Amino acid sequence: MALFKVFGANWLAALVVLLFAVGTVVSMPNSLPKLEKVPHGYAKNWLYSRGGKPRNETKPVNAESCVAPVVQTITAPKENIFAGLSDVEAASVVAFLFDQKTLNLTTSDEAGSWDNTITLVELLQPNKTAALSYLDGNGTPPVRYAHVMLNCRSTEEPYYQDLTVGPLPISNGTTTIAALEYPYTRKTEGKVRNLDADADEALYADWLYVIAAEIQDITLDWFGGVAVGEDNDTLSVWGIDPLWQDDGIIRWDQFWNTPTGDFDSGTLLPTGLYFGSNVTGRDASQWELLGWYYNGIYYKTTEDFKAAYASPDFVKHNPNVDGDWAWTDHLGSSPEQDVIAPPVSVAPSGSRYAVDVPQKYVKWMDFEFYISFNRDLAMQLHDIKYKGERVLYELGLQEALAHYAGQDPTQSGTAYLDSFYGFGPYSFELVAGYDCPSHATYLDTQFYTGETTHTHKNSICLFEKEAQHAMSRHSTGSYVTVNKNIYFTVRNICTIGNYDYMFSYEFYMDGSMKVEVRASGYIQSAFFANNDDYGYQIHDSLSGSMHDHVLNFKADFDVLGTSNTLTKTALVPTTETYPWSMGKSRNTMKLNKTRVVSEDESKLFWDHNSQTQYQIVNLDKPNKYGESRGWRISPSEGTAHLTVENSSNLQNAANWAKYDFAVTRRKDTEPRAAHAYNSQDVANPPVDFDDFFDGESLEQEDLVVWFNLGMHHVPHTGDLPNTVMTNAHSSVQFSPLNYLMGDAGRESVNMVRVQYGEGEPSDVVTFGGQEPQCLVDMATLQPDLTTYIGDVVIRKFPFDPNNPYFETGSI
Ligand SMILES: *[C@@H]1O[C@H](CO)[C@@H](O)[C@H](O)[C@H]1NC(C)=O
Ligand SMILES: *[C@@H]1O[C@H](CO)[C@@H](O)[C@H](O)[C@H]1NC(C)=O
Ligand SMILES: *[C@@H]1O[C@H](CO)[C@@H](O)[C@H](O)[C@H]1NC(C)=O
Ligand SMILES: *[C@@H]1O[C@H](CO)[C@@H](O)[C@H](O)[C@H]1NC(C)=O
Ligand SMILES: *[C@@H]1O[C@H](CO)[C@@H](O)[C@H](O)[C@H]1NC(C)=O
Ligand SMILES: *[C@@H]1O[C@H](CO)[C@@H](O)[C@H](O)[C@H]1NC(C)=O
Ligand SMILES: *[C@@H]1O[C@H](CO)[C@@H](O)[C@H](O)[C@H]1NC(C)=O
Ligand SMILES: *[C@@H]1O[C@H](CO)[C@@H](O)[C@H](O)[C@H]1NC(C)=O
Ligand SMILES: [Cu+2]
Repeated sequence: MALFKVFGANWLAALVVLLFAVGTVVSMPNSLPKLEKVPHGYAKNWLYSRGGKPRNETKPVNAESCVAPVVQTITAPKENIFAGLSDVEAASVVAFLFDQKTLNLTTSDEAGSWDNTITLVELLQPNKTAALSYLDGNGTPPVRYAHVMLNCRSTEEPYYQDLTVGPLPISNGTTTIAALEYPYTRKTEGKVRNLDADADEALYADWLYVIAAEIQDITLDWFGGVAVGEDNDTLSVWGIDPLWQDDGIIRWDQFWNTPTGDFDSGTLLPTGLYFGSNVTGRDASQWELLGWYYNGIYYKTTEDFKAAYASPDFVKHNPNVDGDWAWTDHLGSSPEQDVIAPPVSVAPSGSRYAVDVPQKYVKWMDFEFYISFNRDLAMQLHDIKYKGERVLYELGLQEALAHYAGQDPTQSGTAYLDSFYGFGPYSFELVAGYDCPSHATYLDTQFYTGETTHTHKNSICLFEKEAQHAMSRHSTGSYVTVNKNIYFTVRNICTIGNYDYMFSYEFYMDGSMKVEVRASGYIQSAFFANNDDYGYQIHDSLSGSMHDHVLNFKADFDVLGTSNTLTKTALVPTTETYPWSMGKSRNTMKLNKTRVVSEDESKLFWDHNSQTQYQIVNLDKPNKYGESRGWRISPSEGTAHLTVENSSNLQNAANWAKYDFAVTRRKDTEPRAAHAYNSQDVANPPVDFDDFFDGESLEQEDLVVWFNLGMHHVPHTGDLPNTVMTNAHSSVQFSPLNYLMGDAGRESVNMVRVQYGEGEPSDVVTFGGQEPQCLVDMATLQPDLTTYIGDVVIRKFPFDPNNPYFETGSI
């Protein structure tokens, strides 16, 4: 344990050490006593001049340690009606479902691919009207319903079934089960076909391994391994998602080398050998091999391919082979000073925010909100208020797409819609001191799977941090003013297979908010041969397969009520003649202020040169100058929509990805831009986003902004072994527009004005903020990562709340 003294007799020495060791929260004391001065124009009770007060040079050295990072607690003003089902509620719904003999359910542990199972039991989010009457009035909490998903596979035509069970708590007589249909644009009684029902059994055992075994002499000779379903296989076979659906159900798979070390490098090890299969229907004996593909040549049969391989002119490239180039541990010589302990962040007074941990309610400065968590999308924010007024009823991820392209059928056929896998199951524990500062507050989250509830420990973090730039500043010949930029972040990270997405919601003292995504993890790569038009060659036989990431978010704005309008302020070049311009025309620019009046014109793109500004305002709530108060929405760090037009892979399954952002009238029947199983029926998906647009007026209506973050990812050598978050990022910002009468950042006392001394010691004017006066215990800043523990699981059927166990699932 190393204690650094921040203030005291030798404060200067400590300060120097701290600047290297800690890097934040130390304010520079003034060394010389000076006269107090109240500058012209300021009320005296606003400020005091620290410059005039002699600092006690011999502060006691036994100053107390800085406050440990224990969060302040608070009681949420209302119950968190978005949070999720309790363990008891989930268990009672599961028991109720198993009581319904007509559902013909088998427990997940015992189920094979021809049994019906429960895949989801979670809270059905309340309708907004019911929620608002509770949040804003004296109403009771909305009646609770469970959202249930069944995987009905005891049939030739397997399907997923969306159901509601409620009202809760379960009671004979009042609780009913009904098909859930209203939140989806497609009205098929909550049924979506399941294309992958046989994925875990027949697909591998009866199909892929059988084909792979037919050429095992070739793969052994060429790649040094086989894929036959034995534990000692050193090749794996996997391929496209979604499956092709326009002429039966078609898949393409590739042979991949498997990692030889402890690292998850499998997606970097393609061999370039592919085969296509027609897997229409559930009877593997009816499935058909469509052909083989290697190095630009298509072979219709296995015999054709074997014959070609045996011929002397067959061109054989080396496969990609695992090695330290693909492993993520430290590699290479470190730069000279790199081993010296780097700066870390300290919260000397503990948390300056308060959390109702059981209710997942958070209050930081003038912002407050509730957090929920679900299987499809993980963390969502609700009822975000600023200065006591709701700004957003709901803010959260809707879907994430990674659309690849390539000369080969697997890259060309890949367009992952990640909520199919679910973000919730993969929102793993955060690494304190790395993913979030060690002084952050960590919250647990829960999701349902296979008659259990899994708890991800410490999977959401909350923290305050000082930005690397000031909020505002100004210098003159006689003074300089600077405001600190202390901001608040709510973060989670989801690792969907090879890829890690970090979601951050940031809140700032000027009232602005930012939604940010950063990506890391292993790229899905392509075999290099013939792939120049789709990527760079990044290793011996590897191409960094090009792909678009597009992530859709819902922002349900309520600006001073639910009657809102989308306004557009375009900067336009113009030629004007003015009364004073002496009859000459002047080339200049001006504003064109208009409204987006209906859903016929609300599928939108950010303008070139950022020349058009969009904002959600309330036309009925002008400020005292007659300007409508509102929130501007702007891309902050680069965004992306899908480059592919009318994607063959996606058809209608991700129409939200076509635009930068779109605005619709909010409806209980359109709660989400996508459905987790849109990939199962891409031509006619359960939610087709384009069906939200039916020409309705958007003037003074309850509006939702559906905006996309994203990156056009063309991986290069710097993406090996993992993509770096400094490059792979995107964000959108919401900032108050004519909303307040000035910059709210000015309300913070964390600012200073230094009045030049002109040869004399300067006056340092401060405003009442506390100075950190404590000893930093560096040991508390080094989290004990041996406590990193993985998921805690509780059985729901039979309900066994007292015997939790540890188990972390992965794809
Ligand atoms: C300054 O420190 C000295 C020595 O610890 C103490 O006697 C004195 O009271 C302190 N003065 C003030 C103003 O705190
Ligand atoms: C119920 O499911 C089983 C498989 O778990 C299946 O064999 C049986 O035919 C199903 N019964 C009905 C009535 O669908
Ligand atoms: C929520 O709204 C939908 C669509 O209007 C409606 O069908 C449903 O019954 C509502 N749910 C409740 C619990 O009122
Ligand atoms: C509902 O009724 C069934 C059959 O009468 C009974 O077995 C079950 O325990 C009851 N459930 C509840 C929650 O009362
Ligand atoms: C893999 O294991 C099987 C038995 O399970 C054995 O027959 C085979 O020789 C092994 N293959 C290799 C490459 O070791
Ligand atoms: C796949 O099989 C189905 C069912 O036999 C058939 O309708 C479809 O045309 C086939 N597709 C291709 C590409 O062979
Ligand atoms: C102002 O914008 C509207 C709507 O985009 C457009 O129709 C109009 O032509 C623009 N006017 C000018 C002067 O640019
Ligand atoms: C999209 O592509 C499909 C298949 O090529 C075609 O049938 C359809 O008309 C296209 N749709 C649009 C809007 O271009
Ligand atoms: Cu990427």
